[in-house]
Amino acid sequence: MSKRALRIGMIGYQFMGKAHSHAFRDLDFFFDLPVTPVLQAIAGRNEEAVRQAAAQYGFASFETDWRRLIERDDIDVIDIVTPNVAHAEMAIAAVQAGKHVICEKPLAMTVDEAVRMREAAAANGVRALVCHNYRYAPAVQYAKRLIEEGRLGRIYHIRAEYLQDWIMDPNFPLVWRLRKEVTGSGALGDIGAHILDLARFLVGEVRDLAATMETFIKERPLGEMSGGLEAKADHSRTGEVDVDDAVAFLAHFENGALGVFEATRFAAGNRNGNRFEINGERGSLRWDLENMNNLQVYLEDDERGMQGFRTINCTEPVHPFADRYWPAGHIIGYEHTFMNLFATFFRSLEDGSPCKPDFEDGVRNQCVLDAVERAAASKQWETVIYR
Ligand code: SOE
Repeated sequence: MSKRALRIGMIGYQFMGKAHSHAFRDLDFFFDLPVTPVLQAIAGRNEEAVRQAAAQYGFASFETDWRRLIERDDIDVIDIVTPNVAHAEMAIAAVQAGKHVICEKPLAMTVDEAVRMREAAAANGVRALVCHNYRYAPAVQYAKRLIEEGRLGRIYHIRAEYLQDWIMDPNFPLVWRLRKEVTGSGALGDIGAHILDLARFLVGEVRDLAATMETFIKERPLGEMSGGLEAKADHSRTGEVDVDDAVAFLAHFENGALGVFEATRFAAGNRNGNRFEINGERGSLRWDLENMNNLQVYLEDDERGMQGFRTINCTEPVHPFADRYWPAGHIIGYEHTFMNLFATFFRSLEDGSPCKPDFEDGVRNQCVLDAVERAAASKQWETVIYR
C-alpha cells in the first residue's frame, strides 16, 4: 500500500532551501516513515530564480507570491527558509491556514514576534518546528543520552563556540545577514543561536548572563548573496553595518552550571567551527561539527593511568539515527542532521510524538538572544525574561 503524501511548500530557495530540499528528497530512501514527503511547490519573488530552483531541487511547481503558496489546498507543510524579517508574518499566515510549519533559525526578529508565532501555532492546533539541525547530529544526540543517563553527573561547565570567517574580507558586501532590519542581529542570531540551542538541549535553561558584542568592519559595499556563503558586491555604493560581527557571553544556568559562549564570523581559518565541551563531576564531553561523527568522552571512573579522552565514532547501530544510514564506520555529514530532524518531525505529525526544537524552544532561544543584547548594551548582568 502506498504511503500518504506529505506535501511540502517551501518559501525561499537559497542555501537553506537547498539543504532542506535535499533532506526531503532523501528521507524516503533512508527512513521508514509513515508518510512520503513530496516537493509540491516552492515560492520566491524572482520568477526566473524560483523556476530554476524548482527544477534543480525537484519541486513540481512554483509561485512568485508566498501568500498564494499558503492558500493552496494541496500543501500540508510550509517550510520557511527566507531572511529572518519574513519569518513571523509567513509562519503566522501558514498556521492560520492550518499548515504545519518548519522555520529556519533564529525563529524571529524579536521576542514579541516569536511569542506571537508560538501562540498562533498553538491556537491553530498545528505543529511548528524551528530548524536547529545540529542537535540532530548522532554524536550530539548520543551526548544527550550520556548526560541523561548521569554518566557525567552534575554538569559544571559548558563552553561553546561557533567560529566562522566568511565575512572577514572588508570588501564582502552588506548582504541581508549584516542588516539589522532584515536579520535582527548578526553573529548572535545567525550562529550564536545554534550553540545556545545545543546548550539548552544538553545542559538546560539559562538564568542570567553578561555579554559583549563587537562590529569590526563598520562600512561595506552593498551587495547580495549569490549562493552558499558567496556574495556579489556593488563597489559603487556602501552602507553601514548595524549588527554584531562577534559576540561573547558568560551565563549561569538554572541548574547551577556555568556557560562560556563565543560566536564570530571573524575567526580566520574557521570555516564552520561549531564546538562545545561539557564538564561534569564524573566526566567530560567534546564535540566539533567539522569532525561531527566523533564524540570525545572522558570518564573519571576509568582506571588511573588509562584515563583520557576517548573518541567514540558515533556510527554504530547503537548510536542515535546511525542505523538509518551505513554500516559502522561509514560516516555521515552535515546534510544528515537535517534529515534526522525532519524525519523526527514528520513522524511526530503522524503519531503525535514530541518533536523538538519547536516554537516554544524558538521563543526561549529568542529570550536569551534578547538578554544578550540587553547585557551588551547595559554592561551589566541581565536576567533572561522567559515569556
Ligand atoms: C551562515 O553563518 C550559516 O549558513 C548559518 O546561517 C547557518 O545557520 C549555519 O548552520 C551555517 O552557517
